[in-house]
Amino acid sequence: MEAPWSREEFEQKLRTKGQGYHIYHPFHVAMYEGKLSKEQLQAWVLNRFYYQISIPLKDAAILSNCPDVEARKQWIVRITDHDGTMENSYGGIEAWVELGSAVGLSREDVVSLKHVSPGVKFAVDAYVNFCKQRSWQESMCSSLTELFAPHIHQQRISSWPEMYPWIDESGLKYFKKRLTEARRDVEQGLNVTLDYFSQSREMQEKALDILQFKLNILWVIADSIMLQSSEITMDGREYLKQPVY
Ligand code: AHQ
Repeated sequence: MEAPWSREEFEQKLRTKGQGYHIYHPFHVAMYEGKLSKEQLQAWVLNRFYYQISIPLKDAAILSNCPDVEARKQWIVRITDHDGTMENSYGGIEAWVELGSAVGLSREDVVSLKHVSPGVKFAVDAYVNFCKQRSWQESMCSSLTELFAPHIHQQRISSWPEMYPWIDESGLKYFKKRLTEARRDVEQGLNVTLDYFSQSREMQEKALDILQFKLNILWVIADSIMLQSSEITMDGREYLKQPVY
């Protein structure tokens, strides 16, 4: 097996995986180009809520596997970023409910999870289970899709007001919040990954595979939402819109 890549080369390999980021998924390209209908945007918000409420569970799973106090002290902020705190209950999850009302959905529609497609549920559960079962270093590595997240958040912030003028400005709060949080969060994930996986070339390749696993999760989430909210009819029969489970 060849010698490990240098730290800079390894980081570059991780960043190059961004070519498979869901910003290039046809559903997100259509969103950026203003081509989504109100129903399709609502479907995206309804399905993505399941991802948002699963993030704190995923991060708590990582903490439960992490004996390193310094690493935990840094990572734990991700949970309150989403959940809020007893003092201030406003967090990312609440901001996402606000996004829901900005696109014309009731709180009940969003929090009931009754519109979440089986594919989205399956992909998100796979991410949470990965972080329950794998080492904290491997799980932190899987969060590195956030290297590419500021770009997609910025895209929404800059394109929605023009493309979807019917969406209230308050709906952008979540993306603005994540712009700064993602940049801060990803520092820790990247440093842990560059340190831990640089033991060998084999470990570095494993880190790239873990990142690809998470890229696939985000891709399949977009696939499932696109299918659920599309007008595809199977030989003339209206595609079943509501998951039956
Ligand atoms: O809103 C997002 C978020 O809170 C997170 C946490 C992070 C993780 O720990 O895996 N990933 C992530 C992401 C969020 N939003 C996605 C989007 O497109 O809005 C991007 C996603 C990510 O890139 O992993």
